[in-house]
Amino acid sequence: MCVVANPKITGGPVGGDNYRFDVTYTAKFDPAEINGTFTEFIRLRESDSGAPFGGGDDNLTAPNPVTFVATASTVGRHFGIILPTDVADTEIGHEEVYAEIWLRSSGNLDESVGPDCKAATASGDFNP
Ligand SMILES: [Ca+2]
Ligand SMILES: [Ca+2]
Repeated sequence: MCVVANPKITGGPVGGDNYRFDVTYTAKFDPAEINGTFTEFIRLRESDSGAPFGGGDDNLTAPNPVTFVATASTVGRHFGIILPTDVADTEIGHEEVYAEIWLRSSGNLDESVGPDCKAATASGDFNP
């Protein structure tokens, strides 16, 4: 089974009215998975754990997934996301943005089965 290893998120302002997030990780594959096609889903969320009024974390965006081929046992992946600053700015003060990453094999056609592997980054400290 694949592994989403070492997921990280960085980011900063771009172009005045936009904010860029960069999600990186290492995808690790079993020998039987090499040369297989995987669909990569990324979702950005803003953590509200510990916030005064609680509630669930905000979904910032879930861009269209992309596909890639597992060309080796480890594949470095990068996914860049640009959001309008007012979308990234969800609350007073800094945002605690994290990314969720799912990988699904093209051979995984059973809709009742989840992703082949997944992980989330730690929350970064951003100030859109
Ligand atoms: Ca928050
Ligand atoms: Ca803010």
